Amino acid sequence: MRLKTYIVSTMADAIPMIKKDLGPDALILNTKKIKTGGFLGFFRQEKLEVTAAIDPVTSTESKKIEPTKLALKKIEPSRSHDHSKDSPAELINELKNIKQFMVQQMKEENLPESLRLLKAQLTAQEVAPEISADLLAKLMSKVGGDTTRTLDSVRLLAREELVAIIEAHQSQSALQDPEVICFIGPTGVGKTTTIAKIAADYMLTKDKKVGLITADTYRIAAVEQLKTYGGILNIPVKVVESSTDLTRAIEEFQDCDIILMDTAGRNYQQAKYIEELKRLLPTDSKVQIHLVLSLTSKYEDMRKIINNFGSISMDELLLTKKDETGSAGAIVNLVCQYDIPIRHIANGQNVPNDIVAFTPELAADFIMGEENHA
Ligand SMILES: Nc1nc2c(ncn2[C@@H]2O[C@H](COP(=O)(O)OP(=O)(O)OP(=O)(O)O)[C@@H](O)[C@H]2O)c(=O)[nH]1
Ligand SMILES: [Mg+2]
Repeated sequence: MRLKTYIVSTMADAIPMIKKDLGPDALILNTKKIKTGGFLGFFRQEKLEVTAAIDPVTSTESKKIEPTKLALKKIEPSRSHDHSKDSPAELINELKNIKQFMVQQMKEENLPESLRLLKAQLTAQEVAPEISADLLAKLMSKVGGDTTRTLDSVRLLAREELVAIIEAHQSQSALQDPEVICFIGPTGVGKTTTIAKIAADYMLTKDKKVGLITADTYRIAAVEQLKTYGGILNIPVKVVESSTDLTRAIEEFQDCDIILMDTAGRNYQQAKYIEELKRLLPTDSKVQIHLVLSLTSKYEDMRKIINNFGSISMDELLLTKKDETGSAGAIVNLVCQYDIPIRHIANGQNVPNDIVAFTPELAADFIMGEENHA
């Protein structure tokens, strides 16, 4: 990475110099007011110190790598122990340095007021520091020292940039139309309720024939809970206790367009429950695994669970209880840090209505929404 610092009177003076020296892909990392010149402390002039950078590797190639991508490395849980896929160690080190530098440069005192407020909001929303730094760096390069911009216009720009970051990082794996979806997740996150919502959607909106299976024979009322929803929707429910039962149940539901399977909530921070799940599931590619996580949990705990699944590859994440929390950072963090698509966000207890389709705009609105002003 090439770094260059300029001492200028205004931001407008710096831009052409940066473009000339570092090219159009340069990124402004920091602007800081400084005092220069003078005599015995008198007649000192206020100037602007602007630090810009360019990654020569990416800038010489026609393919531009967004700063976002430099700052963040996608984690693919199923291959998390396979270092053979990694880029050379040097490049990884360089990326770490850039990331560290960006986070450091986004210190309070270096930011204009509007971006300081925005940073506080991103922190309150629990957006990961790297993503927040990345967004702020992008805004710095657009807004810089322009003090005429209103807070609202900066917020609008921030929303746009956030949508772009989410779009750029969103998993490119196409959402498949599955035959069997097995919903797994920690205790009480809303698996059974969400299955009822999705079953209703397949049946009522998409006009599909649905079958329900539950492997949750652990909790006493669990089977009854799914059967109640099955009864209301007039959808058959089968109970399974082993992988043989499950294979049979799937066969018996041959005439269904889609089979939704419930499982017992487990503490998947413990490997033994993951092993138990592995024993139950057929290694059949037509069975998709959707991990249900509640947005009321800590992001670190969500990460632990996803990482623990290591060898079981997850087809989708489904996030619940958005209505119970004011912080939506985890949604953006998950999109940016894992290569797993998110299709739905559940936002209430009502079946079938309280579920919405995930979009980058929706996620950005959760973070930037009017109700979330710092
Ligand atoms: N506020 C809110 N509550 C929800 C949401 N989804 C589910 N719930 C509630 O969370 C509680 C647990 O829901 P369940 O569907 O039984 O959760 P589960 O993951 O199946 O639980 P276990 O099978 O015991 O692991 C119930 O009171 C649901 O009404 C949601 O999106 N928002
Ligand atoms: Mg349940």
